[in-house]
Amino acid sequence: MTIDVATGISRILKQEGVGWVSTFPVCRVNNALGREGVPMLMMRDDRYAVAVADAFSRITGGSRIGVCTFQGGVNAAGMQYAYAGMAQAYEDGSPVLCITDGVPAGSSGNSQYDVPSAMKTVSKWFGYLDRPERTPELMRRAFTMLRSGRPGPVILAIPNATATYDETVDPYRPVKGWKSAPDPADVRAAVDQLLGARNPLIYAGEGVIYAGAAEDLKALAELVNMPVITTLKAKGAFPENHPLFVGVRGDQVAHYLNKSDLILAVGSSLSPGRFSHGIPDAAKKTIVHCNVDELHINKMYPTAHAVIGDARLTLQALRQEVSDRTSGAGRTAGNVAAEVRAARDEALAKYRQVMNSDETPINPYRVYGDLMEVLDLRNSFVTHESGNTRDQLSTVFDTLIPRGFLGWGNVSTLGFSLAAAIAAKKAFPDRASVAVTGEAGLGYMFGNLEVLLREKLGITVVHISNGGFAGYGPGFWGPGHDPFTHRVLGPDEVDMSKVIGALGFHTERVSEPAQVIPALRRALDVNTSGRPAYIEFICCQYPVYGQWVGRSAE
Ligand SMILES: Cc1ncc(C[n+]2csc(CCOP(=O)(O)OP(=O)(O)O)c2C)c(N)n1
Ligand SMILES: [Mg+2]
Repeated sequence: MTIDVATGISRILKQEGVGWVSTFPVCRVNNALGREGVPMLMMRDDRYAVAVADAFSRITGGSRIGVCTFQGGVNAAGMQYAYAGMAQAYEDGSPVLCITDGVPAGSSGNSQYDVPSAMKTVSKWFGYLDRPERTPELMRRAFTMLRSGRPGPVILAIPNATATYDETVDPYRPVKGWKSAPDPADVRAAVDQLLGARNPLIYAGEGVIYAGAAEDLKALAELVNMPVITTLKAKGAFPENHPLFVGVRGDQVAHYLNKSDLILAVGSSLSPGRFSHGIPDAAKKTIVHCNVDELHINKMYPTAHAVIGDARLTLQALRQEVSDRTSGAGRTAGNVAAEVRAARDEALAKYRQVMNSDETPINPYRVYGDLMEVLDLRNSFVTHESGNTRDQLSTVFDTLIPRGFLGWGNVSTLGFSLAAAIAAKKAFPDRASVAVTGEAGLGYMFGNLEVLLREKLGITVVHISNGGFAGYGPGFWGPGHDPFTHRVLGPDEVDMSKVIGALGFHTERVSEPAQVIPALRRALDVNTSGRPAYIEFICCQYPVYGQWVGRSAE
């Protein structure tokens, strides 16, 4: 049967199990999506259209692919705005499918902005559908890229959505996605090192989550009796109430990174960035680097042993090898768990104290502590914003299940938390979904708050209202780094709960510590009937949190 390209894409998306598509108009595929019964989640700007789909892929660990559409072609206004979302997805390696209009044949070079060049800088693969009959072929390639290897965004540009082809010539079959197992010799070499090390440490990255390998990570850690740290993006890949869990950041993590003589990195690029650790004194440590491909091997640090393959298959192979060599006994090495616990307790003591603080304005840690108390940590989702909420939550928030918390941002683009909370609600409708933000993140969200009401998405926005941009380091204020660009209208000048309440949200403004828990409970309660909530907590400026470790030894 002859169909047009837009219809073909819509049908293929359904075959691939895509349940909905996020969008901001206009994109020439959208009307076909509507006709073919693919629901569209219409955001209020193109960056959010990308970000919601991106977050959906992250939260489902790539098992369900987020798809978005936005305007491109010769009038690429939407794409120019969406670029921020794609850059963020590319930076963080998220397998999101972006569909846009391509520049039609005969119109290239017309506008200043060069679509293919721009798109190639932010994608794992950029496809240009130059002939209608290539629709199945390019969609196959897109889903192959999305479901295999190192995750990253895929962009498909459609220059002529109304061109037709015969659907029966090359019938589409869904793409399974493929994994690779590591070379057994590399596994043996890695285990030689592992069993010979005195103070080995597991450094787990987000690849563990994409590989669905959290259980395998736990099994290996227990067998080799090794402490575990996770990256910000992998927070939750290892249960944070486990006796071998060290942390994401802070003094105890620094202690173990410094002390280790061997780092077993799994599913992490090991890139020392703004929101990740360096490996201190790396030349004196043995780095065993398990990664899905070679991109990150021998990057920044010399890799002693690479084990290339899917994180799950790698962890299973390492475990089998250790088990074979030790007759199933694993590695016994002192009382690692008790030491980890002591280091954690010592480093977290000052935060645990302020989690119970009765001071006013409210200490932000009091809000986080109470949030942990109110939520069922096995059936909820929390995410941070750029700024203090990222740094503070990733220091203390106990994450018990993979993606119970989404840490994000090799660079962290303000406003993403709302997109993440929306995506979490779409992925797990029965879970509570909470975005914790400061003033700056809230500013980015405003236009998109209407979506929550229209779509009846019962999520809660927690605003740590501290009257200014805190951001990094000691804060923007006072002796901080950006005192001239710190202050915005604060709680004394504007009542955000009234502003957002007028939209139709359940809102509250809380200035008493004792009211934090009741207010959170009320918010989560209204969420269950599909009504969004916004709670403004009047907080003090408290830029205290666990640090990242630098590259030189302490
Ligand atoms: C899109 C974008 N632009 C700029 C920044 C830099 N930045 C990081 S945090 C921050 C201010 C955060 O202030 P606020 O939201 O009030 O959070 P607080 O740290 O006070 O909790 C800025 C401007 C960013 N992360 N993302
Ligand atoms: Mg602030």
